[in-house]
Amino acid sequence: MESALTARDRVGVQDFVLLENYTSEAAFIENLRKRFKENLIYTYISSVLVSVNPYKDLEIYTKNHMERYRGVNFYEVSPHIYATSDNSYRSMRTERRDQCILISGESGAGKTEASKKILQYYAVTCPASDQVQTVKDRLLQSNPVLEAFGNAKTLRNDNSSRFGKYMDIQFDFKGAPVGGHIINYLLEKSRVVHQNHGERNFHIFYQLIEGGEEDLLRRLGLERNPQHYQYLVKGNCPKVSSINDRSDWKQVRKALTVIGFSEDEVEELMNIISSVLHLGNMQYGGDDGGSACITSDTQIKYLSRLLGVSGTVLTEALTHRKIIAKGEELMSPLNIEQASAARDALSKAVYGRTFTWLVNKINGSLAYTDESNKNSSVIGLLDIYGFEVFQYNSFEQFCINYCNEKLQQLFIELTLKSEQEEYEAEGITWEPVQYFNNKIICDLVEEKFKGIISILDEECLRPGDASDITFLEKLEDTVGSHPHFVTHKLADTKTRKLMGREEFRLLHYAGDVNYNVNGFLDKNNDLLYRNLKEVMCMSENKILTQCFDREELTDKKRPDTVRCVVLSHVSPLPNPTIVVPCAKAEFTKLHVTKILDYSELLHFNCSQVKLCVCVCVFVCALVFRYKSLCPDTWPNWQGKLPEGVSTLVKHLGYKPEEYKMGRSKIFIRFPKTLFATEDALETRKQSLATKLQAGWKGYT
Ligand code: AD9
Ligand code: MG
Repeated sequence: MESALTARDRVGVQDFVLLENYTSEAAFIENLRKRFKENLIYTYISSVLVSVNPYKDLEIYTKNHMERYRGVNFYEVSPHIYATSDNSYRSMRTERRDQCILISGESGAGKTEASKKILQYYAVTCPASDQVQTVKDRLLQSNPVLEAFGNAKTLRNDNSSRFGKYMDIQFDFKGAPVGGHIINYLLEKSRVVHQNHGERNFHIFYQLIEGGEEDLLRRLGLERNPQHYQYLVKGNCPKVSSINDRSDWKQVRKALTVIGFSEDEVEELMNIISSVLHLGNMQYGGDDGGSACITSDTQIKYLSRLLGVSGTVLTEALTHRKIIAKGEELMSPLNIEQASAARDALSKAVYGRTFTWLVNKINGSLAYTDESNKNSSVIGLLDIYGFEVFQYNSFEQFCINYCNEKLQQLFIELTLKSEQEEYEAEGITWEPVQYFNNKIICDLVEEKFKGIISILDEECLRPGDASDITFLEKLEDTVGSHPHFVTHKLADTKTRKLMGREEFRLLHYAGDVNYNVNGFLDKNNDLLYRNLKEVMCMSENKILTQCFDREELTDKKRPDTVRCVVLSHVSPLPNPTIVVPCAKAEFTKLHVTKILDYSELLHFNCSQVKLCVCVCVFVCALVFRYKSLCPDTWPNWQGKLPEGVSTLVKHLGYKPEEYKMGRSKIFIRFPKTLFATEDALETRKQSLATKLQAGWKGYT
């Protein structure tokens, strides 16, 4: 039998605080690598779960695995996303406090997969009645639908989330999931009309084209060939080997029914999706005066029928802009470039608003309506788009990476807070820990009047010569001296070589990113001409009538600047999970070091451990686990728990400077102390096993 020490050599330790040189980054990586080699993708840093993407199916998500983690304290079983899920669930039940699980990591790390595993765990292990089963089914089926409309293939992830999602799962007093609510953040709408090379549009377009039934496609006027559609050819990537659009369509179609979409609603929804494709194929030509005109009426005919709008009115709205001069309404013709931009703006608006409608519709079907049961508790799951850096980064990456900065801040705040609370509750004295607080970067982006977003908004509102370049110049004037901001003009010689003149660089907690300002003003303005809004308000499509409200036509406020995510509503008590990506099925040191560089939380946790105490264990757990090492006293011990712990600790030979007793927990200063105890336990188990075996042999 393998000794405890050899096993640790081979598979590493399951909690980083158990590493002898736990503050060393090299030791951390080595431990992660050892475990990954053994297909052990989960490791703790105290209460934080670190997960490494295996990029292959590991047989660790079966019903049997779920049962193994159900109702078991997480230090008694190996690290797993199910242990984190179960821990949150039990805390919610026993402490009657709402919980939330934050999942962070760069794009492709496995956040969305982790959130699905958590949901599946609750769906399988929580109690259920018939009614609850319906809610469970709907909760699970909301995923394929939202992914179809909100995920896409990017250069980093074949199923990349292009929106942020916060999902509340509501539980009744019996602990059964009885409802849910989803909040969606800032869908990357620009993808509807443009994709970078090697990337795709949202999955739903390909699913419909590849999987839609013949008569459905005929009715929608669609060809079974994604290459036929301008909005689907930009990335030159119609097929992805890891994706089966045809079978995904079937799954989404079924999911829509399970969630409670009527046949009519699905029809209206597909009318909208196909309309976006027709809009993209509309060609503009110019008349003698340079004004845009639509060269073929094929698309207008489909659009008119599918959206239930007048073809003539739509044609005019797609080629003119309504302006009000001296109280009079005038239709001013657009040139080809302006008309194409107006058409793209309509496509983005229609798709974006339909996505929000879809989320609201799902929320309606998940809504918990039993007024008699006010004692429900909630577990929140936050799964956002991960930090991303491409060769070319634009407004979209700026928003996504800002969102990740905010999440990091929340992470630090909540973890620090909960650590402090724990020491206070346990009556332990502790020293404040120095750590990098990324608030300085969040402020740079969001501060009122002088942050990047404020400057951008201001430039969007400024009449006259405002442009992306004047925005960049304003940034240089206002935040040029900020330590996390650089531009070509401000950079030192070495950095300047790596930057374009139209770029600004942000030194994010996760790494440096150069953003090209091209398109920032337009994208932030996200302007849809009033007459196009008017046409949509007249649509007979029942979804669009809910998406385009007549009231907004009378609203004088403009522009509709894009607001990035505000994470402030996320409830406290997080069980943070860091998800570490791994280059396809490989574990590269480089990759993990990169994660470590930006995952301040790891440093934070490790330094916290170093300065305060290393391992903290509930005293009852300590007694439960190690009492067999003290056979003279147990199993007949009759005294109180604190005396029991003192007796055990004395017996184990812990020196007073090696541990500190809290009210309910014991804090052990050096992990190696606990190592020795673990080894003693292992040795005892082995000697018992040998004795048993010998006894058994004697018996036979
Ligand atoms: V993004 O920020 O939305 O671009 P995520 O959400 O972090 O990203 P995702 O969960 O989509 O990444 O994972 C990417 C891919 O990694 C998945 O499509 C799977 O193929 C793969 N993956 C992730 N987690 C696991 C896992 N636990 N087991 C096996 C996994 N494969
Ligand atoms: Mg995702």
